[in-house]
Amino acid sequence: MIESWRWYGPFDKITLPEIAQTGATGIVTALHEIPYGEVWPRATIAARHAEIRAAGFDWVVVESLPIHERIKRGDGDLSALFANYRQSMANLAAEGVTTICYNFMPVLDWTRTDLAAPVARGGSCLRFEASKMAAFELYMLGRAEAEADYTPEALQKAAIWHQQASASDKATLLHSIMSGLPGAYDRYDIAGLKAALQGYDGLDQDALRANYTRFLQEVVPAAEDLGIKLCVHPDDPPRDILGLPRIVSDAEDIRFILNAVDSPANGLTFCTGSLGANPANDLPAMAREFAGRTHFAHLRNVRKDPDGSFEEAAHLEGDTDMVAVLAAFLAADRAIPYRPDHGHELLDDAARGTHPGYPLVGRLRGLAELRGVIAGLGHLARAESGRA
Ligand code: DNO
Repeated sequence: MIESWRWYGPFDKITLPEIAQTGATGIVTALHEIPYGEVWPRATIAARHAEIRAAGFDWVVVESLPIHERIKRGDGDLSALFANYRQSMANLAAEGVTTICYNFMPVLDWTRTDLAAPVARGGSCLRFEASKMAAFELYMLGRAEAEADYTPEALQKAAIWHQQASASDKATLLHSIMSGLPGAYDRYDIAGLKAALQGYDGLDQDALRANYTRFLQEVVPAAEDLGIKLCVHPDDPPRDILGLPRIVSDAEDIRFILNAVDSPANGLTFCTGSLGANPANDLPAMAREFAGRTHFAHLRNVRKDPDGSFEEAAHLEGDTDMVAVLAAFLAADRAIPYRPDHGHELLDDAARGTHPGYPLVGRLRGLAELRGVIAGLGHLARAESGRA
């Protein structure tokens, strides 16, 4: 396993020399300034890579090389978009960057309703409150069909929340829901979000899967030739949302994807936080099944409530047995880059104004805990093989 850290580039409030002090050796980043669908120029990649190397790191993973919404919607002639994606991969490979993370979530990336939910012993975490999401869908977006997606308890709480919410509460909720969109990309207002959702009208899971399969058929052979490892990030949360279909949420979805184009170049970003929010997912079993095709790991934990709400727990707390997941990856004995995915805002984190979920101290704590588990498991494995 390779210790890595997500850095948002020159505008990140956490600098490379600071990241060096965490002990991580790999940087995970992207050219966030380039609009979706455009080619990443080789010279720009080279310059960013040089900056990363000069600070003593390796650029171990691109997160993300985003997929244009038109590809997800299967909209019109996509040949130029596919060609651009292949060209970006070729330019990255030419500059020695060969692991590429992406997602296939329509419209939104990760979705939370609270960016600073209080944690028992101090600090704050990201939270998804089902009733607030229901209130957003039903009353702010006017999507009556959303009623079918929530428990009666969540619907009741949603109605009360909406009655009591001020204009500023509603603006904060919209802002929180939009915050998962990475980097400087456009956030939607209500009208913009409605328009973006309309683009997916009538597109069900099967159609989205077909569009995804077509993307894989277009890019995986080129990735194979270039020595690129693609790794899809799971849906977060792993369930349909805003009436949008989701197709990377559980073991069956992942099997479908890996078989759609059965190549080592077509792999997975194993995100314990995203997958862990689906109560049906057995994370250690999935880690054992998919370790061979996992090219990147995001490690964090969640604590789930019966109504579909969840919040981000400390890395070794929460519902996921992180030690068992790590044991599965270590048994596979592959150099998988991993990063402490998200972290609580702790101590003076809040004052920095970093990206939601990406504070310095909280992630440093997560990385240190994960590093400790990995060291302990390594010691046990060596002791056992010595005995054998
Ligand atoms: C959240 C991240 C995701 C991830 C993308 C990959 O913090 O895990 O935003 O970067 O979904 O494309």
